[in-house]
Amino acid sequence: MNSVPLDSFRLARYARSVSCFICGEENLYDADRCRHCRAPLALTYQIANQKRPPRMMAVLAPPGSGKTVYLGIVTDILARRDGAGQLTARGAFSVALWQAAVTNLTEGWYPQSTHDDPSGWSWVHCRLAGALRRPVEVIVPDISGRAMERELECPHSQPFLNIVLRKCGGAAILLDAGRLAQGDRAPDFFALKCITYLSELNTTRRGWSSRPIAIVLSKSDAAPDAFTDPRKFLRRCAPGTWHQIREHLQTVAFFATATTAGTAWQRVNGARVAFPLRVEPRGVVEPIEWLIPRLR
Ligand SMILES: Nc1nc2c(ncn2[C@@H]2O[C@H](COP(=O)(O)OP(=O)(O)OP(=O)(O)O)[C@@H](O)[C@H]2O)c(=O)[nH]1
Ligand SMILES: [Mg+2]
Ligand SMILES: [Zn+2]
Repeated sequence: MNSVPLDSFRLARYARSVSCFICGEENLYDADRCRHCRAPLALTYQIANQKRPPRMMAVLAPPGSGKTVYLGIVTDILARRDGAGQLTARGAFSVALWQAAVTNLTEGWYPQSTHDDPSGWSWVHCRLAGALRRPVEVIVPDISGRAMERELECPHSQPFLNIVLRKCGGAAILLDAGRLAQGDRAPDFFALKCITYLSELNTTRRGWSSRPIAIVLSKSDAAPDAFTDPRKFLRRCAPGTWHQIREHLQTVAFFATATTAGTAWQRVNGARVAFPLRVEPRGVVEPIEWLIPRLR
């Protein structure tokens, strides 16, 4: 007679659950991503037994504003530093976005647009060396612009975004300076909706009106006067956002950034595709250096 092993120890393992660091919900011990907020559970394991929980920040903008390229380049610059402000990635998953951005740009491409579904988002968990004080740990999800647009149009339609944004201690809101300079008001409307949304989020901790928000004019290679005076540029080209900031935000700063020195366009299989002309980061570190010490 054949015997079949019961392996009941396997069932016993499932009795142990894992509480997600981001949303606090329980998951099976062998899950890869949280089934509620879709954050990698590796984050939770990395943080377990740590005395100080990491800080969290969001980068928000409409699709195609340069969030993924920005995050990839700023990670690369900080990782090359020596001493204060040097970045060390925590966990292999934290290298994915950085590697994709750097590999694509060096091969003459821009990285792919971020997946709408949060199961496909990259997360960066890193440690930044401090000058005098102890290192700071930060978590940054690469949020899809399309998902954020949907959440702004219909609040609570993307529950994971609501969860993530409650947890963040600050944010960078990107506005495409090239589009603004051409008189396109779409980045202005997105940013002003974003500020209203954040200031109305119910939070147990201090609200978004006092959390730090960096207003970042991305792709400023296409609008050089944004570099001269980002605040003045925003006031002129994005008046809606400007008034919303004055009304709702207490801790805000203005920056202009560019990761490449211009873009060329070509037809590939019938579609118009953008190619970076030269990777020439400008002003990318300043928003992060302002934001991180202020995150709570
Ligand atoms: N001129 C210029 N173009 C840029 C720059 N950064 C990004 N781009 C262009 O913007 C496009 C979108 O960049 P992404 O970083 O993928 O944009 P995203 O905000 O992450 O978009 P989603 O993932 O769809 O939300 C790129 O394919 C480039 O065409 C920049 O610094 N300068
Ligand atoms: Mg993206
Ligand atoms: Zn979760």
